[in-house]
Amino acid sequence: MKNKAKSINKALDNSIPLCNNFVPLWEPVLEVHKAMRYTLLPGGKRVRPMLCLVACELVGGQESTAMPAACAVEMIHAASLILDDLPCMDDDSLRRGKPTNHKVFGEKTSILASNALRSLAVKQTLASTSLGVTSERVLRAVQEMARAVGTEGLVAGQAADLAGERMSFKNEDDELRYLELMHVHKTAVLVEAAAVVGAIMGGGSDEEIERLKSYARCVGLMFQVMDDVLDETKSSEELGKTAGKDLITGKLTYPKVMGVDNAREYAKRLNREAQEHLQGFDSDKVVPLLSLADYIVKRQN
Ligand code: GRG
Repeated sequence: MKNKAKSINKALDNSIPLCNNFVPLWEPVLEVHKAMRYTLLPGGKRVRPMLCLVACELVGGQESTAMPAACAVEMIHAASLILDDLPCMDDDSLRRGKPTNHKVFGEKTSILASNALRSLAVKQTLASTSLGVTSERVLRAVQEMARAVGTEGLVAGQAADLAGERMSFKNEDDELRYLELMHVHKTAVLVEAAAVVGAIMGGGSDEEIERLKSYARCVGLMFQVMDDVLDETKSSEELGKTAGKDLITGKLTYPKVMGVDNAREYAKRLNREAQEHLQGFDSDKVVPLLSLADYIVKRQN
């Protein structure tokens, strides 16, 4: 996993240059590239690209075949973090232990960097044809990513998050339903896309892709449940971002609706469910996916 993270970091580093054939980039573009690199490169756990690579290998593909798509998924994730931290959204000043993108580059450059990261993600994925992936599979992967960004994914989740702050609910069941729908869109759909796109690049069958999708949906939701738990139980220093913010802003979270202990139990249940979806795959080859899910449920930041 550590080797995979190293390869991902190297590929990400190469994807956004600061000069072209030793000639520095045009100054305005250089600034945007610096802003893109600032959020894309250091400090991320790389859960999504890692999942993409191991899904590719699980269905018999090579890590290198899925690398452009893995980087693309991380670019979309970085693009969403930049937007999420903006003053008009969550208005956050700390991410991964350092000032957020707009605090360093200003809002205008941050918005440009976020948009540029999204379009670079498409460009990267389309380039997979040069690695021998059929255009049909590449197009399918791009379609999955587009779905994960728009109103079937991140945008819907964020819109629900913003609307949730002003909403009143009849009872706990109603709250839970809204919370789950919001987090599936805001977090799980991109995690799901990471696994699906990896399996598509690796030449997986429709059945394999479906099973990985179900596994990743559980993992994605579990990721968000643990994110909520950590927000309430850890310090800003430990998390590298402003802790306890959900409580202050009155946001709907799993610990708020069901309590911290029940939220942890729910995450463990989702982990078991995720594992069940991997039955039928080669038991040795699923080990990285099982470890990744375990890491997510036990992570401390
Ligand atoms: C158009 C790209 C785009 C997005 C628009 C702003 C927005 C809609 C969505 C926000 C989505 C968002 C930020 C969800 C939070 C997901 C989450 C749990 C982030 C933390 O992920 P980690 O822990 O972060 O993997 P690291 O730092 O490890 O990369």
